[in-house]
Amino acid sequence: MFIDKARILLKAGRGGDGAVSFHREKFVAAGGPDGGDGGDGGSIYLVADDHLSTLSDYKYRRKYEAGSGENGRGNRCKGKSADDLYLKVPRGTIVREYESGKIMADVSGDEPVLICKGGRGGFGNAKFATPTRQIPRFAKTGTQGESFDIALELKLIADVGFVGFPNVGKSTLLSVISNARPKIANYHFTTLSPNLGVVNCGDSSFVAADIPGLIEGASRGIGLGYDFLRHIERCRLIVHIVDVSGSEGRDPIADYEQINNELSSFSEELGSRKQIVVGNKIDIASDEQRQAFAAYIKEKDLDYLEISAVTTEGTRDLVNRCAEALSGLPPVAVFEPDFVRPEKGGRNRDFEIRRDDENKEWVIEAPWLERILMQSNVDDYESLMYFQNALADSGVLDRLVELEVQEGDSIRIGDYQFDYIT
Ligand SMILES: Nc1nc2c(ncn2[C@@H]2O[C@H](COP(=O)(O)OP(=O)(O)OP(=O)(O)O)[C@@H](O)[C@H]2O)c(=O)[nH]1
Ligand SMILES: [Mg+2]
Repeated sequence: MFIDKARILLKAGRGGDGAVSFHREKFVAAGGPDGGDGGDGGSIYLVADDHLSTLSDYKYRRKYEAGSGENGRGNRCKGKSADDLYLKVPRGTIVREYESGKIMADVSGDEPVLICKGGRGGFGNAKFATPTRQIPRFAKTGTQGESFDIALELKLIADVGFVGFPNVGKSTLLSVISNARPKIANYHFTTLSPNLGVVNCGDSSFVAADIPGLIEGASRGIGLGYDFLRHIERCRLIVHIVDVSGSEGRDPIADYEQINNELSSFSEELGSRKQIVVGNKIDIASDEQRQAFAAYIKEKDLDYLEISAVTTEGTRDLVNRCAEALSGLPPVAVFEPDFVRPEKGGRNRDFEIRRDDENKEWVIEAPWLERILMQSNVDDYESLMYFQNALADSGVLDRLVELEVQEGDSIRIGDYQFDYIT
């Protein structure tokens, strides 16, 4: 089955904790701190794979997790970092954060795209030794990896998109000009999912996409329509195929106008995309039929070509005409990310201080500071000094003084409460 949408949960690995350890050796009385750092948690990347054409793998397995970093050990042994996880998706997969619908990435290039960053390993106590702090009894815990609920949506990458009513010969045309071998048959909706083909033209080549037939109301979801219009959304050029022979009893002019209406209803921009109109099945069309459609086209001043996909008459000309048009068109559109990652602790050191008169305390609001406090061992003097330094460096203490904090005042940071003592 062709699946072009999926929702998955990604969780990067946690960083390993730093170790608290002291060098022990026979006859060496007090060795220095030698706790190693924790390893980094695994990150999760998405990578485009041209052998994949659907997102079906992600319909059945929904949760992906990268491994955590190992904890550090004594003797300055760094914990092992976890492997990154690379998930393969079809080229042209758009990644959105599920809740906000914001775009995190467009996986259409060759580079793997980072979606969830693994947590960083914490420093072991060896890193905290300074000339004045010789016995650090604390280390840092690893940080959490990022985790996102994401929606994947495939929007094919093709230069040229074929559109037209069912049975007009879209798949037949793709099969004669490209390496693709789509199913062809004399009934409607033979094509149930998009087919991509590489079309060679001289030294260059382009990618063409054949999508299921469109009918009136396609843009409102009638027929197979709407879901597949999405797949021509980023085609640079549209080849609009009509059956000039009217072999199914329909009028090619009415067909042409109806399909254009559907394109415009789907999006105005798609309706005004550059088109080459192709009159197919000239091998069975009468001269009057061909002339009638050609006259309509002339009046509208459209880019038009007659072909027979079955006999291949005119198909080379069409390929050349497409290549020529493409050379003057902008490249395939890439969706720019607009998702803003939640701030990680450490970088943004903003804080707010307010006076809570009811509880007679100063409240410091700074999530990053809470994290440092959580990682500190409050019963350990050295550890507490480390926290105090962070407090001083960030300007929190200066601000408290400005606000005329008094000796012995109560200060609250998250769940922690302590007294202000100079
Ligand atoms: N006589 C003639 N028949 C054609 C020509 N092109 C396609 N056909 C026939 O038209 C029928 C439909 O062709 P397809 O290529 O499957 O049409 P399609 O537009 O892909 O149809 P859907 O996938 O159902 O939308 C087949 O029986 C083809 O052999 C042509 O140029 N001349
Ligand atoms: Mg088809």
